[in-house]
Amino acid sequence: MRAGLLLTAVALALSPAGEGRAQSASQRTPNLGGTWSAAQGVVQFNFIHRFEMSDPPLRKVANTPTFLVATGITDRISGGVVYGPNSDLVRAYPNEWELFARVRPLSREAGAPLDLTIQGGWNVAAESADAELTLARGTGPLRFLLAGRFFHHGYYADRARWAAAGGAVLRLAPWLSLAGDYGALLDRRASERAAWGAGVQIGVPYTPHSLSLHASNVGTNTLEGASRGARTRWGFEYTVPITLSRYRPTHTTASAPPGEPVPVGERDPSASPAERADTVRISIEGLKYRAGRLEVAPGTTVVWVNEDPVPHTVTAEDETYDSGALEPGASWSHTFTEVGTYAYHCTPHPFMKAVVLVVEPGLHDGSAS
Ligand code: CU1
Repeated sequence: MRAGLLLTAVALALSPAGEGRAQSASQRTPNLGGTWSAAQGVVQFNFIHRFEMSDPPLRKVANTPTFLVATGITDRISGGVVYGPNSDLVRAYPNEWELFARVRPLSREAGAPLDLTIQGGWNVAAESADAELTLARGTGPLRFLLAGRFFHHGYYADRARWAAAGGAVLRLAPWLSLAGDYGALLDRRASERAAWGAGVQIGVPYTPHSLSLHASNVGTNTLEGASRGARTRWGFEYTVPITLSRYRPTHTTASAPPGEPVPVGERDPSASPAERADTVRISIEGLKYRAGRLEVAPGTTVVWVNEDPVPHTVTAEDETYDSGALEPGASWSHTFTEVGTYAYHCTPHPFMKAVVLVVEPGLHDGSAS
């Protein structure tokens, strides 16, 4: 049983990584976080600070933060912890912790008609097993999110509670969205309010970070916290993906210290001699393809490796090939079989341009120009 689970986990871990996922705040709403999942090898650190002012004459400003740290165990499974040190979820228990695992069985980037995410976890303050199922689908500039939640011992009360939430994101620009959500406990008592959030969601240009500026009546943004409203608070969320492979020395960084020019079309020294002849690697660094003009023989595989902290693409000018979003640390390869000139660019950074020239071996001198 355990060996089976381990094998499944290993198989999933070895399956090819997907493209960019909905981890940016610009793809979700202030209180519906369920659709995102951390990429494998990436530690996701998201923090929310929500402020409110007490009544006069004191007018004391209080902050209700929520910190989330998670990582991708495989491409489809992530796990992490949420911590709210000023929680009002359970009386006299201000340090609220939620441990969770999240699975993404369906995703649109893998060809499914919608994104489906299932989260299971444990809320330490409520001593409750909590779960959430989230569906999301985009159509044009709109993305709709729906969530159903279950708490077996919700709010430290001896009964199971159910909640539902929905939200929408309207994309105004690739990096700018408006978002709103509404959620409520299904058997809400007179003393329990519905939860809402409304905000401006921003993908911070030239960084992998995102920012949400919002108002919400939710305190701690755990599943239980986001299902019951309280006082209106104003605040922000900032999301930071930390790509661990950037800090791991590899042959690429070892042979080319940051800042020094990388030999154009550098051969991969870790490849076998047979592979080396047919594989050329181009790193993407400092918003540049490090081989602006690369000459190869037909049958050569070119591997692009994104060494930047921001996502890039390798997109053919004639649209015959497209890598999709290459997250920091990700690589993508394409084999050029036919003689020709293959110009390409980066979709988010159109000023990034380069070309691969495929020439007959007789004319090919083995080096790039
Ligand atoms: Cu780019």
